[in-house]
Amino acid sequence: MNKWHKALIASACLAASAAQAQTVNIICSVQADWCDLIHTVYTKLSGHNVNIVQKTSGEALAQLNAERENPKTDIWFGGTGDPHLTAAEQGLTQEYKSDALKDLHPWAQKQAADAGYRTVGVYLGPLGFGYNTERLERFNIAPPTSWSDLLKPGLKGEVQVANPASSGTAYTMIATLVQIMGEDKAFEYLKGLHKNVSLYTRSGSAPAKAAARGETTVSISFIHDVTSDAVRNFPVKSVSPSEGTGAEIGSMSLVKGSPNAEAAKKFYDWALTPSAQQIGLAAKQYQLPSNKNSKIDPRMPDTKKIKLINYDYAKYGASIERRRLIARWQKDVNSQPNE
Ligand code: S7P
Repeated sequence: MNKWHKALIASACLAASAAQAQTVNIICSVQADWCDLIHTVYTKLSGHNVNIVQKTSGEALAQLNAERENPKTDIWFGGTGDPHLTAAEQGLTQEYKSDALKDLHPWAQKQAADAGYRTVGVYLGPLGFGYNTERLERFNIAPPTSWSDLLKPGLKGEVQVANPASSGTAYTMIATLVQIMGEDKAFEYLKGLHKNVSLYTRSGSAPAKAAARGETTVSISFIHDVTSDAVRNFPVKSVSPSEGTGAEIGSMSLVKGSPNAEAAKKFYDWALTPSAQQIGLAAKQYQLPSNKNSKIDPRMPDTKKIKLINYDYAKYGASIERRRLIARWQKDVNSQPNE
């Protein structure tokens, strides 16, 4: 535990004294270190019983659907924004306008407005690649700088990306490519990429970790997930593709029928404050926080230096579109041999 963790926890302890023991059940779709620190800090701060379980974005959405008739979850924190929009459309989450809404960046407020205030943006993170510098050197391959570079024969079996059925990161990739290339060309591209992919992982951050640890050469991942390993001195670097790329609006939603709605709303309000948002950074997570007053770290992605597309969150978060694109990927890409 570093000095920062200790300071956060110490200040949290002071505020906890007079609190009542309420419960809040959270599905957490960011990295385990961040979920754990939220658990520690918020338990001390609120005095509530905070139950946190970590799930990928796709798994979280599936759990909320399974609990539809008898919700056990109060808050879904983090994870890519598209499935949060899907959850809102499917009536799995409820409208809530936090007082903190006015303090958020326009992209976070738009995410809320697009969902009829059934979700809200908590962070932003651009998609890109990670590459293992030692493996590239060993294979004498130049660092990839574009989507088209990932199709090069030299990278056969050397690329990892997640499976879009479970991973919000991988769905962001498909939606991004469709918006850059048009749908048919994007699927031609994905078929070509399939030849170089060694593994479709369950979780979106797993490929970045594999690249950092030398288990693959290239990952398609959020740039901040690569940075998390780079700051731990793994031989990995990130790049944002020259043709352009999409970004996730990591989101948070209040579950419809939340069994502990009062405690859930308190957590929701807190999670949008600058002090709560610095917990991500304390856990070595480098997404851009949604509160305009939150601390920005130089290791966070600089969106001015990235060719970001104008991602249509409302369209690609719609459940029919999401289901259709994932089904097409299963049929046209994943079920094909990759020889
Ligand atoms: O690691 C953090 C992060 O990349 O994970 C979240 C999200 O759940 C992606 O994971 P999956 O692809 O496994 O669903 C992102 O929102 C977040 O930035």
